[in-house]
Amino acid sequence: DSNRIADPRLRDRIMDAEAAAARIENGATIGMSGFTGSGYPKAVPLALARRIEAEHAAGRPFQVRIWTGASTGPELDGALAKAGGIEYRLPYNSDPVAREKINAGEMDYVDLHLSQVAPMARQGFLGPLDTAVIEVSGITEDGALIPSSSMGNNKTWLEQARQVILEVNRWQSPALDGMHDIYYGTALPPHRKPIPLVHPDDRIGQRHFRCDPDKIVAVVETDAPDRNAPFSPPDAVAHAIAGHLLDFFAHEVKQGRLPPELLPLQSGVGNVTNAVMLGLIEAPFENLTAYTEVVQDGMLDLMDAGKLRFASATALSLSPEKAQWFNTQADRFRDKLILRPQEISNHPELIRRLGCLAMNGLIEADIYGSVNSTHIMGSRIQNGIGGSGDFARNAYVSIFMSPSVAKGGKISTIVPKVSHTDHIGQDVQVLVTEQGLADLRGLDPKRRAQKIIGTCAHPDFRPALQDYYDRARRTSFGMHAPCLPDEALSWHTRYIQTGSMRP
Ligand code: 0RQ
Repeated sequence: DSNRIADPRLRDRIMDAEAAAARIENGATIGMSGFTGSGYPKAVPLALARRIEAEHAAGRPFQVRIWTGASTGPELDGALAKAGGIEYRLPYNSDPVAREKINAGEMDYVDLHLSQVAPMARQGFLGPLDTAVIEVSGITEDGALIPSSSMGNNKTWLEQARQVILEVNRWQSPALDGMHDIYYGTALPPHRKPIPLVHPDDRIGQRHFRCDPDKIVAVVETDAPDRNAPFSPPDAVAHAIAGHLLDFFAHEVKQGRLPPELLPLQSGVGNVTNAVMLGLIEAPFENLTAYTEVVQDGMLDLMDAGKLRFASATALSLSPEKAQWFNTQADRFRDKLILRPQEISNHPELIRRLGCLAMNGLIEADIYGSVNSTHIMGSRIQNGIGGSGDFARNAYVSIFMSPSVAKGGKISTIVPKVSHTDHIGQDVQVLVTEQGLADLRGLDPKRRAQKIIGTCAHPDFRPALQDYYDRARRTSFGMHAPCLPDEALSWHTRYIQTGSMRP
């Protein structure tokens, strides 16, 4: 199906993945496509991993530096990490093999706000980019690149890289062509101008990437599916969280603080946020929109149910079954879906202007409403901050949600003090667990603490939290946000020592 490569100039650069990977040198910095498990290159990274293993077997060093959009798939992060081939990685990872390497101290990882990656690269803050390896769904006759199922930082990698390797994946639906909107107007200071997007469905850019054909050194044909993780069906805890949140939205509409069609939804990754989308199918809201980072299964279901009018994102993040299904139905979604570069999908200016309702997951929150999204027991990275900071800081209402306990009840996700801070109290306005929803807007620290303990904490941990807080109120150094520094992280210490936070 080589009509996916319509530009005759590029036909003679078609080669296999091994030949393409041979163009990458030890120590190279590579900008890869990929955002969640979609749109990442599926052949060249595997070939590179084999090459690295061979080099290592021959006693020669070989490692590369990898920049992406966000997480990718096992053929990229998994294979390269397993080969011991990644020296440095940014800006987000959820691959379990790479996670182990990072947490063992064998791989450097820089966890960045996803909206900031492309501008930082253009500003020269991250150093030079040697090679871009980008999956596309096709190449037009005049050399324009038809994007695939995620946009991520591809525009910037194509611009910044010295040489470009393309993977043309014919598994991707041809109907994707036209769903993308690539804005080429982002200048650097002092030349920045307002980004002319005022509704989630505005089109402000062009359908295809441009790329200097002289930089394209290899074109590799592939036919392999995106590999996102499957979702588990919502359990009772996820249903309860979704229920509290939907009651809150209904209340806000009644109070006149939200319009009946709500405001553009941002929904984070994971099973709980997916459950909220499914919950919205039954809820009394119509003509919803989403201005978000990823479109998960639940959002497509919400569209199919006629509830969600439109979604803007940077990537599809569908379960394998849903992705196959989407590929046969993509035409139906052409006027309902736009994929944009992550610099635009997550842009603080646009999130603030649109007034997004941000809904993200958390690792733990403390009684004052600071949130840890990334580091278990303060030191073990789970994934990364992703887009949560872009959205939480700039949302109309910033909501964080989680089950109230983790690891079978051994861990309370509500703690005296977070062991790592990603989101400060000011960026956390609503906190939801299956126990209840705490509306923290306008509350001072002491009222926030009482509300979070009484509403969100699990009953098994509530008395201990109350006891800590009561003692802090008697003996704290200051009485604005009472704290016992010696004891504040003792729950984490206990977990590390005994395997449980329970006394
Ligand atoms: O680990 O599977 O090994 O048991 O963390 O937790 O409960 O499955 O929750 O999938 O919603 O993920 C914050 C990680 C939540 C996610 C986080 C353990 C738990 C499990 C996952 P196991 P759950 P979720 C825009 C938004 C940052 C990026 C973001 C995340 C695993 O939401 O990565 O928001 N957010 N992006 O057992 C120890 C605790 C724990 C804990 C959970 N307190 N202590 N382990 N776990 N809480 C989208 C993008 O940026 C792409």
